[in-house]
Amino acid sequence: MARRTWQAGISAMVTALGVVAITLTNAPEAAAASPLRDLAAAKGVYFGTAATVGELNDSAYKALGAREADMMTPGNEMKWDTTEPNRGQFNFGPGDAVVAAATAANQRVRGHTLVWHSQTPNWVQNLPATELRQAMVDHITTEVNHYEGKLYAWDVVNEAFSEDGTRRQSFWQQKLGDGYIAEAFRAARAADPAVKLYYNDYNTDGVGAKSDAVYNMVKSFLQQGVPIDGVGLQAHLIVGQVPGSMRQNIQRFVDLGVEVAITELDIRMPTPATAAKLATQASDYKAAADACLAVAGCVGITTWGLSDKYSWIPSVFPGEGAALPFDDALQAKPAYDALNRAYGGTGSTPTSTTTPTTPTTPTGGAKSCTASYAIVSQWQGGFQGEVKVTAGGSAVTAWTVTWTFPNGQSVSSVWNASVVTSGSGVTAKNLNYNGRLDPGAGTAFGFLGSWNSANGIPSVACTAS
Ligand code: 9MR
Repeated sequence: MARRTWQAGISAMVTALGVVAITLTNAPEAAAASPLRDLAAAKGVYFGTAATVGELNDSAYKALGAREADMMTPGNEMKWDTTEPNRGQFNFGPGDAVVAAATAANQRVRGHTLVWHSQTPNWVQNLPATELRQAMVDHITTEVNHYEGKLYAWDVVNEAFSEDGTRRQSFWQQKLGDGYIAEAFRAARAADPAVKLYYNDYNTDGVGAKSDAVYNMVKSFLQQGVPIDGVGLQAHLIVGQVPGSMRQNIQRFVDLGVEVAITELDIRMPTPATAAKLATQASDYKAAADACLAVAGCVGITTWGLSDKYSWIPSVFPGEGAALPFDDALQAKPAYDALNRAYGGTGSTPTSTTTPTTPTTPTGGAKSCTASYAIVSQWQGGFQGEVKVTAGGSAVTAWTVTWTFPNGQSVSSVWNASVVTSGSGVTAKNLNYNGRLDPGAGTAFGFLGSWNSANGIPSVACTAS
């Protein structure tokens, strides 16, 4: 709050004393050190990021987020599988933990997400239509009520369209028909009259069939009085492929009368990163940021994480990654520098001295790997874990990760690895599609586990062949 008051004071001075304003805005030393959140606030927009409760246990990462971002999106903690795992049994513990951390860092929060085809429990998906409609309204009402007054916005409905602009044939669509999206927005508005209500999707960043469909839906909602305040463009982009029509697309939504936010920005590349790819990525970040910042009504940009250490990309797109503005060691990449400049700063020379290596043909070097273990989300008695595996300086064809749980935890289901347990000991091996890793490349596997008294992080060991 002190920060806002100070900025308000400066802008008042700027209005009254133009000469002083010129002196202030021309001082490069002041801007050079500015975190994105301060630059954003000076422009009347925000810079946000996403994090899970597990990631916020990493104190250096948490501090980086607090320094750079003034908006926070919980990565998983407000999704249905966490918040209502069984009908009528609500669990807001993990989401509350993210909100508490954000509040402590003087950040606002975007709620994500109420109605989605993914990360929604089977009990919801298996309901007959009439019960499903009631379950949707009950879920929205209870969750939005719980967070009333605490959030900036809700992603009410997420990813409801297909690439060709038709409705995604999800269980929502198939059982409830076209009307479910408007019903979801109405239920959200009834539960919180003030929070901004967003429709959020990917591959809607530029003008195209899918964004046309969202545009037409928003237009008809506004005509019919269905409450909607904003459109979220996720912007999960690929290096060298930022849509040229992004600014135009943002502008047309704003012209309709809703606000726009870039909600999940990351720009992935084939790994390992090279200096050339990082340079292209930097100009891509600038292009995406410029598209938003050029349009009054594009209220802010959120990146889906800050550091490559915690990106979702390598586990979903094997062989791709390095998508975020900070590297695995939390050092600023050229992308950060470009983002900082786009927000009006003078950039920061990347502090990383890591020179990206060009892959060499792996012949005969000692094969090695490293692994890192993280709790993605945690609730009473259960948790979701993720282990990232990174090859050393030589290519590997297979890897094994082992650990011993310190507090008697156990693993119940696993994806992207095969696991054998013996007491508290866990041995995880690659499957046939994710054993081969180029030098320095990574992959990840995940699991659901249970815990009782404590859920300590085990030390993990990785061996490769
Ligand atoms: O970052 C989230 C990751 O931890 C989850 O495993 C994944 C499961 O679908 O969801 C990720 O976040 C997604 C977001 O909620 C919606 N848009 C796409 C994001 C990346 O998958």
